[in-house]
Amino acid sequence: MTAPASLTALKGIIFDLDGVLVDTAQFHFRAWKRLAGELGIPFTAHDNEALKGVSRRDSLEHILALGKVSLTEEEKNGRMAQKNAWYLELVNELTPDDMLPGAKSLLDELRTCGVRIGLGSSSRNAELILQKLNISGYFDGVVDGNKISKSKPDPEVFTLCALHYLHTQPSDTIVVEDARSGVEAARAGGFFCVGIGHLPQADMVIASLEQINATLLDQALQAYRSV
Ligand code: B16
Ligand code: MG
Repeated sequence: MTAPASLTALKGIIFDLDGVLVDTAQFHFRAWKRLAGELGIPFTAHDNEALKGVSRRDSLEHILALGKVSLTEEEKNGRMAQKNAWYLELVNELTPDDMLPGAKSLLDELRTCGVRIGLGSSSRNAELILQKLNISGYFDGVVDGNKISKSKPDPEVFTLCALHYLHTQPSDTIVVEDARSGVEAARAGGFFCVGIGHLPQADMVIASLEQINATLLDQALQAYRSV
């Protein structure tokens, strides 16, 4: 067995969930599209991009604004509950095999290297998804939509996770995100942000977690902090 990499700068890492560790973004899209259809609002994959990382309520408000539809508070609550029920039907089918490529091996390596691992998700279903993937035990801290008062792009989800759960500082902690709102949140909190996909605002952009490992992340953080 090879010895774990010795890291100098990286003490903590916070993963977003949907779109980073597992592709539940497609489930959100299917459920929102079904809801939008019932309301007579056209809703495309392009429209859905704006909802990534955004809370359930803000997502509904966004769709209603697209269709110029007004609902009462009670109707909004009913629609959100309906969307979540459809979403959970899809989530219930998740298995550990549904983790995105490279996610499991990266978690294993980071844990072996002693990096503290957090989850920073806007989702209120995050704990359930971690259980379905059988990865709850990897996390020193889970901050999800139930624990925050301000959703991304506010940095609360990441600062709470680092300071309160990981006991690390933004300067020695990396955030991994797949959404523009999440990258903005990470950078506003002073974190080095790795973006997955087309996210030019991120400090480092990758196509997949398969492209990174603990040593690469440590070196990228060192280089960024020494400028
Ligand atoms: P829920 P993340 C976010 O999760 C999703 O990207 C976003 O599409 C969703 O609306 C939000 O969670 C709330 O999810 O309805 O399950 O509470 O990317 O921040 O992990
Ligand atoms: Mg995401």
